[in-house]
Amino acid sequence: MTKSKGRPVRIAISGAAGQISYSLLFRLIGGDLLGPDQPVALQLLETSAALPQLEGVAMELQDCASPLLSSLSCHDDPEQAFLDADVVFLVGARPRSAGMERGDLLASNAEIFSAQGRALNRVASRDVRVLVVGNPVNTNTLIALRNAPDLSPQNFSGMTRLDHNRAMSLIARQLGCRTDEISGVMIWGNHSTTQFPDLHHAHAQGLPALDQLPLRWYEETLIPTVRQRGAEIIRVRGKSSAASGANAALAQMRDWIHGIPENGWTSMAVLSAGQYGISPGLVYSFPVRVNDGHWQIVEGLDVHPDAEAGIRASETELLGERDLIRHLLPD
Ligand code: NAX
Repeated sequence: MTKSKGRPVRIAISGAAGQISYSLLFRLIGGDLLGPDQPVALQLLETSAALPQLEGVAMELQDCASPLLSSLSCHDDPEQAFLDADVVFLVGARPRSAGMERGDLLASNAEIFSAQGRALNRVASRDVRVLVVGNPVNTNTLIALRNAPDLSPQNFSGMTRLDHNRAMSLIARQLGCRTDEISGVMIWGNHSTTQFPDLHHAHAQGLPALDQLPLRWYEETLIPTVRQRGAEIIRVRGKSSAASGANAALAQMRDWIHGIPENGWTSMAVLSAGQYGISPGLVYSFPVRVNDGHWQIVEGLDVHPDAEAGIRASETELLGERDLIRHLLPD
């Protein structure tokens, strides 16, 4: 993505009338992604049925009088919304409804994300960054990138940054330190309850985190809390995570564009080429560095024997998801 003073960066957001977007959009026009001098052109996508609500959101965006908002357009056609887009947040997805089987959920989202993948392939900027937020994230990312053969898998990542942030926050609270004093946390696998939050390489205040944290707390509190946090938020708040999801989306995209400080890593769901024995062609969350604007899976880390089973279980779940929508993946 070329950033130049004056030329607005085109940002497309699907599901733009939804609750995550309601937290994301106002931060985008406040400069939280690209800084206080970079104008943005917002290209908002919704279903036809939600266009009236989207108009209301657009009115509120205009009422912010942000000098960074260079233009704003609302669409129900992905080809119009993604035209020349530099940055794309695929937030919109079909939620699970009562009685819906997991296979039906996967299939209905597969249709959305294959159509959006084809649209990106046709009209987006060739160095677009597409961050998939809508669930089921890993498989939706796989479908989108497989339907965009003229783009590179480098153009896509799925969001596991919220899981990563949840683990960071738990450690910080347990140790009484700041999150920026923690490094080396990683989330392996699927953005689901099979994900594996791995602290075996984590450090806090310069010391190995697991030398400071009871193993029992890690295994019996941190891992299940991170895995079940989404459901717990729904139970307590009555609605799913929204502002924290938008915050994580901004953080993952910001790191992808600007890089990660001090040669650290973060977690992103990206296409496996067989790293750590994960089946090539799956979208899987790995520890990731950013090099010159490109994500790069951190290779060569020792996988602790206690992590191995969790890493494999999440791979097995993702292979099962892929089997359920295989007929929708182009060759
Ligand atoms: P909402 O239901 O508030 O908003 C979703 C919006 O998407 C709706 O306005 C809907 O009309 C729109 N939409 C549906 N199909 C569309 C399509 N084909 N094209 C364009 N727009 C479409 O959900 P929200 O709370 O904003 O969550 C959005 C997605 O993020 C959900 O799939 C949710 O499960 C997922 N999440 C992912 C997280 C992650 O860590 N990766 C965490 C937060 C969140 O749970």
